[in-house]
Amino acid sequence: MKDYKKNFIELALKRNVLRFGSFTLKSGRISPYFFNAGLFCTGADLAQLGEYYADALHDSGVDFDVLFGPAYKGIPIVAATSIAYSRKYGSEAPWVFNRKEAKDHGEGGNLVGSPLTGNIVLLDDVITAGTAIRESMQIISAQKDAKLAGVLIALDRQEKGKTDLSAIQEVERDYNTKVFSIITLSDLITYIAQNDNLKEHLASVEEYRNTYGI
Ligand code: OMP
Repeated sequence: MKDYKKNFIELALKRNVLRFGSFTLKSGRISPYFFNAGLFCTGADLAQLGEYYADALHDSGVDFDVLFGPAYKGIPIVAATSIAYSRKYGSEAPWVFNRKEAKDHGEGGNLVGSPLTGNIVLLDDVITAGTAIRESMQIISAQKDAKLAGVLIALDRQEKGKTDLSAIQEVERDYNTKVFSIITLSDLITYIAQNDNLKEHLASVEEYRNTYGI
């Protein structure tokens, strides 16, 4: 496993972003683990998180013009990634996010930051069944000069969507794009299996994967 993936898992565990227990997901599935990106809530954590996204973005090889972070959780993610990417990989990495409510005074509109044009990479936290990400896709498809170049998330839970495909494969098919992630559930399982103090969670996570995984 690449260093940035391992370091990301370790930070997520340390900050309780990644927890084990029993959690009801948006999809209604009961999961033995949960990932709450909102708990990367210090400047130091966000700086680290931005580096992991930047590394994964660089690794993906996707050619992009603008990074888009959908409100709300995508906003700190896109800011942190843009800073880290420009420092580490020497590109300007322009960023933009949307407001959930359109503004009717001042500069108006519902986008803040760079114009949403050219090849866009959408940044988000987690994909489970793929519902949340589809809402964000519509913002890009509504812009006539924007083309979705890829999607980058922190955790790919590798779960079934509405068909036999994974939720991510359905998104890739429906939007003709590629979805990349810092880590997948498989990376997490590999990590759990190699760490004695996490091994107690291995059976429940594997059982969940056997039920809902792809
Ligand atoms: P889908 O819309 O089913 O893809 O679920 C993605 C959303 O679920 C995320 O944007 C989160 O709001 C939430 N979520 C997490 O944040 N972490 C998880 O580990 C699982 C979920 C979830 O409810 O599936």
